[in-house]
Amino acid sequence: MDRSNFIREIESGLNSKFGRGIENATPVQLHDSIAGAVMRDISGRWNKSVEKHLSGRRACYLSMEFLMGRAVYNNLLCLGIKDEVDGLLKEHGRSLSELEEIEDAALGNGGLGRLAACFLDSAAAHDIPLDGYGIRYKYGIFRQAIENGFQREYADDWQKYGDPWSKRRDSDAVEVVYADETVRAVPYDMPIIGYGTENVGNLRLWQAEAVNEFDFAKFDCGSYAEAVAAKTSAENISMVLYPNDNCEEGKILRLKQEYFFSAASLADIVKKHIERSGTLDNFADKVTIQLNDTHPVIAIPELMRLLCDVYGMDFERAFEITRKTFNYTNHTIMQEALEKWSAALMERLLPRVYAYVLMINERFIKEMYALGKDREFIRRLAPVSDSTVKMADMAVYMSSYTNGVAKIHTDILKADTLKDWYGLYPERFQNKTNGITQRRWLALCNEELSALITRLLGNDGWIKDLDRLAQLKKYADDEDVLREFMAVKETKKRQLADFIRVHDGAEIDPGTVFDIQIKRLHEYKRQLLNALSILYIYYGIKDGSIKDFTPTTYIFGAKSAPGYRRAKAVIKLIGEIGKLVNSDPETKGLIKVVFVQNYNVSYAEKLVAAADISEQISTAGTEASGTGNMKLMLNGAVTLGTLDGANVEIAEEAGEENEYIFGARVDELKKIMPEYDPRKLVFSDEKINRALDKLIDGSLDDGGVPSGQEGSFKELYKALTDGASWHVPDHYYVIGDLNSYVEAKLKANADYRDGLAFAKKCWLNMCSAGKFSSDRTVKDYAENIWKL
Ligand code: 26Q
Repeated sequence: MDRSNFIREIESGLNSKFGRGIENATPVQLHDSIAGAVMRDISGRWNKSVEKHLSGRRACYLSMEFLMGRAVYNNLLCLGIKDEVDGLLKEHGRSLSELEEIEDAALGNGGLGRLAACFLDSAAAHDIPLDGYGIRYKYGIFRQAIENGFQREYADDWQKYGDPWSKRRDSDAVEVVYADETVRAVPYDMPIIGYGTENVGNLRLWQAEAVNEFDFAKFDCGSYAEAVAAKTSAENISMVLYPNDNCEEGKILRLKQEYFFSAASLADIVKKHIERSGTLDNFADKVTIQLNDTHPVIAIPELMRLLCDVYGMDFERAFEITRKTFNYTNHTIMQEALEKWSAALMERLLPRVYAYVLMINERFIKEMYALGKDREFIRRLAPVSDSTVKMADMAVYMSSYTNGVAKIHTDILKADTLKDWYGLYPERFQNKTNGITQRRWLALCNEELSALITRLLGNDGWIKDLDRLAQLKKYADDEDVLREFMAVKETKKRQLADFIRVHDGAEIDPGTVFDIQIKRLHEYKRQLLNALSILYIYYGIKDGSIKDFTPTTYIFGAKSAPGYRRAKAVIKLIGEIGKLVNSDPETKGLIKVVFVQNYNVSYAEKLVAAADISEQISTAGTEASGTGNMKLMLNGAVTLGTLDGANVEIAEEAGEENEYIFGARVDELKKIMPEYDPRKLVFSDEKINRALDKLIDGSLDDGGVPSGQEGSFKELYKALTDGASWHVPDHYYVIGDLNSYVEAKLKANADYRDGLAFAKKCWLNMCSAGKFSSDRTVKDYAENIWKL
């Protein structure tokens, strides 16, 4: 649609729906009519694409989480009319920037959910028939406020102004059956607009509702109360996203959610397939399903149940089709995140599905006995053992391909986590290093850098082919280009500082180094290491042992799982360290610490564009990939990081000399950890001791001690020095890596002084980020796993 048409569409929508014009509409009304105009514009292409996907072979991405972020700017960008619409609004005294706080579908926790969103974007842009299936949570990830230094959670009512980017499709509703409850799954479809193509992908999110709304018409008290109870119970299923990330919680509602969207999606996929093919014999030729971690693995026995119970297929044939259909992506090496369910609970909730779990299990045992495997081996790998259903084992056994999300992660899966499985089926294992979409993470969030890139390249082809950034390496020694690049960074830093002033009430200086750690709060990600290093450096500056320190602002953004006490203590600690150093006249202007509230996709867009230093400091071998690391790299930050996850490949691409790599590597940790005693370091190294002592000397306020418990900072200290019942002292090697971390951090800090030399490193990072486009990742899946 051309620009004048589009603005007329917005105007007529505003007029007919609200009786207003562009000048006097509220931002919500403006947003609503822009969305309406976009939805009308794409509706024909959307329908055509859905049809096209169904008529050929297609891939379905099943995920508990889709962390979409704001739709309005991205959709206008992908339609190629963002600047025009903004320009025309401005002619009426309005601006797209007024639409910031209206919608933000945050139906995910972090990396895994955002990856799903990036994949949909990339697939749409490259005409790959990929559709998403998930849950339409009423409440997404909680909104975080920092009160008194503590995290507080508030419900995220993301639809409070409506949801003009979705279309409810009652005609495609299905029923999902549990042992003593049947609920209605109603799909809401969101269009995934492909950048510069006719293709529009589909994200189908299921909402749980009561099956029979008519019961409310009965004025009989008993059935009314029952109907209300049934309605509540049904709606609870899609009420809220579980806010845990990388941590298992074996709650029945979670299993209900997993089955809810898995069963609804499969019913839908199978029904659509039969409408076209009339048979299920060719199901696996037409459909491939990617399981985003173990969360939707219950879809495997569910497909078996559908094929056998409902469509009368024999077990072996169904087994073959099911295995051919599914693929499984593992996102974590951490034992506690591999989902396991009590067999009794699963049987109680889903007796017939569980029966298929047992049949699958029996088949596995037979197959293994035939191969001569011993009992212990079989017990270890069996989908069911010790009254537990192990979802990862079922996933590997019952799928065509299993993949990790970065080279080092896949290697660890093969050598460790899934070693026995790799021994059995080496041909099933693949690596698919994660990626991010450059549409949102550069074109949208950093217009200034985008303009520079486009000008130097002579066109904006990089928006669909990120490898072209490599052509800009030739400017790495061009002083004019580097100066312009530095000016862009300064602009983004100023914009961020303005935003932080309004949003968080903190004053930061764009003239300082912006050192940024943004990600979920988790012990393995080691925000505590960053915090301790700040104390270390703070005292170093004060006692004169650290000289010529380049003024630095340390910025943190992170949500903690609401029940994760240690993570919450770290948030409070960072706030307290901020209070200490920000108010000390001796270090004023040198160190500033800010913990921003409610870090989310939209905040990330501002932060990644403004970073000089990207903190990626997980204990080696713990972060499967990381994707924030890629976003910061793409926007020209250097990585201060361990050789973990995708950092390894980032350093490979950009050159290790352009990053700040520190810390023990995976192979080293294997040798170190069995003998590791952090106390030796704490007691022998005065500077480490001094930083650590701050946790227990009583000068930082951890908010008081709940009766019968110890203070939370003291608990952190003890976890580092004494360990706890469930793990050894300093399980994540915070103390062990501290010296090498501080050294690398100070090196980066000193290097920053030579502006041009540092800008060259940043430039080369940006130019080397091509590999980390999710376009590359999705094409790799399409070719080598989905076989599209
Ligand atoms: C499981 C059971 C019960 C409740 C919650 C969960 C749960 C929820 C979310 C378990 C794990 C997650 C999320 C994991 C995640 O985000 N993993 C990240 O995936 C990214 C994309 O591959 C990687 O880049 C990160 O390294 C990895 O941590």
